[in-house]
Amino acid sequence: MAGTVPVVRSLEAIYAADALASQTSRWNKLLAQFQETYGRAAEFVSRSPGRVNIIGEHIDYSLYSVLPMAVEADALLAVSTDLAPARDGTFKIKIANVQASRFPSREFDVPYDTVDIDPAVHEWTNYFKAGLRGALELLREKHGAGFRPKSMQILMDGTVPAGGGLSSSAAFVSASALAVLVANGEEVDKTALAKLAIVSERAVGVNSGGMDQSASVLSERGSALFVSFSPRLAARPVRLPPTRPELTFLVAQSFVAADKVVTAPVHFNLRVVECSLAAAYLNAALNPPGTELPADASPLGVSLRGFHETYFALQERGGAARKPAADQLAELAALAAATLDRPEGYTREDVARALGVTADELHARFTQRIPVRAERFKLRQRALHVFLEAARVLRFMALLEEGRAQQQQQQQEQQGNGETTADASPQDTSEYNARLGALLNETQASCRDDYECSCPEIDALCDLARAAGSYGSRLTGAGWGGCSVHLVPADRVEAVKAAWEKGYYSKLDLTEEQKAAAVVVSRPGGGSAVYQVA
Ligand code: NG1
Ligand code: MG
Repeated sequence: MAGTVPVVRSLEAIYAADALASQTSRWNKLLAQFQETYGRAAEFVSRSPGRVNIIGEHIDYSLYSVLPMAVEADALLAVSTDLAPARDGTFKIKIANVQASRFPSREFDVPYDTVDIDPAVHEWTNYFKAGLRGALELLREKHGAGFRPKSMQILMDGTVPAGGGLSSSAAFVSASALAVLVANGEEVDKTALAKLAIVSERAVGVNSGGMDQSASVLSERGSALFVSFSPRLAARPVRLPPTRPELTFLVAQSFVAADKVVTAPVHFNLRVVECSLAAAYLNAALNPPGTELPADASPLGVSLRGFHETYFALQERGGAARKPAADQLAELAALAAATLDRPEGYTREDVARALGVTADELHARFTQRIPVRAERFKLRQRALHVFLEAARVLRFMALLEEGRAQQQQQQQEQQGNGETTADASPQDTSEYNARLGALLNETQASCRDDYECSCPEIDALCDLARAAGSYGSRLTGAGWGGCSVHLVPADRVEAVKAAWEKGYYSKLDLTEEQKAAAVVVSRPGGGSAVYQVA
């Protein structure tokens, strides 16, 4: 992976051949509207895509590896720059959106040294400001506190549906940070951009893990992306093996808008807190007294992964043999089930007692920075989901390996038989496809029952799809609405779409635009790029 964000001069470098015509007209419109809005030409366009997650849900902020892929839908920021200061000590940002009625134009005089973001005010430009803040921090680190950022004129065009589970937010924040860095003359390192976008997005009020920004920045066209967060951020492209019937990922909107920023205290951020509380609880219960968990890159600095590593490191120090990761996760799930034996959940007092701290100390460590609303924390269910989901990601990766090995073996046999690769068609892999799909179905069950992040509408879309031939169906992204992803044989795509239309979409009152965007066949797209206009 790694390297710098590619600077390109043609759209062929960004999109698949059959998308070029529609993308070219979209880009031409954007550049023309830029000229109209600002009376000058855009200098460059920064681009970052949305993503779907194939497997590994709600485990990135516990620092377990995940397998997302970038989609073709993206955020584009057309930009021109100048050095004119707005007033002393500030630079000017003018930002507009091609959907002007939904996302009104704004102007800010930004002080050189601070970017104010109010996460309590729901405002589309917060995502730009989040990227701006992160980029300026990096620029100041590099060039010193006296750094003078350039003023920017920006026109945005986003095709990732907002609140739709495809991570429009990460696309926007990543494209924004990239735009600011390029505007100020930087060559942008991909890993640095991904890291910066991860931390930046938290300023908007959701204490996310790093999956979305990593997928948005680091993906390569044609491949999914295996992203690890421990011991440090690392990603590698992963190709799916050829199968028969051929597999497609169908992405279906539920049209239940999940606004994570608004619901964070009872949904997303509550889960983040519950996972860190579970880590601290398990540490207190299972590790020797006085054991401190290592501070890590998770939102609260204490994660289930941190507990995991500490627990086995202590076992090994005591003479135990090193166990494979899958066995470790199975053992942790059994330990969590035995230790966290209260399915009804734990009160603040329960947890404080187990940790040997006061309720105030517990608050200072866990809920002061991330406010949540809950009487009880369901530590058992959350920990079980995380350990078992992390294990499913490993099983999915092992299946992909197995598929590639089988493919190689088949090719060798066919060559041995004197067949040319042209007549080589893969054998029927239905049974293999079903094993891949079963893992997605297990994820959905776990998200619904243990993590409680599904909703009846997503459950319904999954049931309809499976009955019509999907191998595996589940929510993708944070859940509580948003998007679902389905592993469907190519010859069942139409049947699955028809089942959704009859059993779900026809019952909603959808606009033509919504209908057109309801279901897409998702192909792995490329990550962030900079398009040089002149
Ligand atoms: P969405 O809601 O799809 O953007 C969120 C988090 C991810 C990850 C998933 C659940 C943000 C920006 N992203 O994704 O990091 O935790 O939920 O797997 O909040
Ligand atoms: Mg998001």
